[in-house]
Amino acid sequence: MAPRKSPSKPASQANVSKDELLAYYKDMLLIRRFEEKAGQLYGMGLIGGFCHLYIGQEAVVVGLEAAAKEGDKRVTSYRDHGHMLACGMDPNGVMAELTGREGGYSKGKGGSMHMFSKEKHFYGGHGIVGAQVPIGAGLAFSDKYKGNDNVTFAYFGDGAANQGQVYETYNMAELWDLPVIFVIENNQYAMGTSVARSTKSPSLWERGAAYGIEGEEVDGMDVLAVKEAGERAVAHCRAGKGPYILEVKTYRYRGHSMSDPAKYRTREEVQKMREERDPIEAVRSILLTGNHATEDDLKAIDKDIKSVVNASAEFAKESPEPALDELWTDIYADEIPQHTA
Ligand SMILES: Cc1ncc(C[n+]2csc(CCOP(=O)(O)OP(=O)(O)O)c2C)c(N)n1
Ligand SMILES: [Mg+2]
Repeated sequence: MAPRKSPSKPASQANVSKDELLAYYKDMLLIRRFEEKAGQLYGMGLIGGFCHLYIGQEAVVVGLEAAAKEGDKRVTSYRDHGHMLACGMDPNGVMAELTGREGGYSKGKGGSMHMFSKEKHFYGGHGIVGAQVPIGAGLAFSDKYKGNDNVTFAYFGDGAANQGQVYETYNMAELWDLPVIFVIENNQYAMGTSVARSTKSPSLWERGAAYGIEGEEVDGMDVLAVKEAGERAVAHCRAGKGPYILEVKTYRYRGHSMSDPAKYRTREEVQKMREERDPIEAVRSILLTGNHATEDDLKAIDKDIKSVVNASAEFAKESPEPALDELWTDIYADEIPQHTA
């Protein structure tokens, strides 16, 4: 089938209910406040190692989770806190993992980049750029093999999109009609390298055409546009038509990780995005102008979210460090999966 040629249209607000708008607002705000708190704890020395914040990109995961259903899977890179919160993982468990404590999702042994949840079908958290892309195709293969209609969201960055393993995966995914949505989170930078400096063809999704994979470009600062594009992608995969590519144009406000000299872009560039394109402000404005919520309602939501985030930070500080004998666990599988088909 021929790949789509046009970028996705701006989302229409007409069919979106007040409850949906409020849910997207809350989900994005939870990620923003959680990441701000993680940044503070890092500054206080309570989080060690790498820590990559998702601030600015919230509409991507919240929009796509709105298009997902129970049993769908997700896998992503090291910039993973937002993905975990958006799929319903517990903020306490995520924050405690950041501080390396027993109550964390990997019992304090994985840290920011290595968390998993079988229950929520979240398969990491991967520190090696691009490594999650073939894993995502493997997850989709398992659903196809079992004959269900679940899909996998395989998220990766614009930098990862130049890796060879991505294109090997495209080829096999299309060849086998795997139900995988390749989500390119194009936040314009790979560490300090802009897309313009690293990439000859500016359109990353169109590369799928070489493999016969359909796709589209999406405004990643507009949660409604992301959700609509996500619904098209999901419908395509569930119908057995194989993989789909979403190139979601987004922007990260903070540095690549907590140590970033920030010399590769101007403050004005970041400020302009924050002021003119912020995804949370956009939904806030729809809620207020459509009389779906008052300023006081939104203040109350912020207060509730801050208390959830503060509680997660308390939990993360109070949870003990893992016991020394934990060094010897979670190395090999305790059970060997049996072939059941
Ligand atoms: C195979 C590999 N090469 C290099 C690195 C170092 N590295 C970590 S993040 C990164 C940039 C990736 O950028 P992008 O894919 O755009 O994702 P973003 O950080 O913007 O979310 C690089 C080069 C790595 N972790 N793994
Ligand atoms: Mg990037």
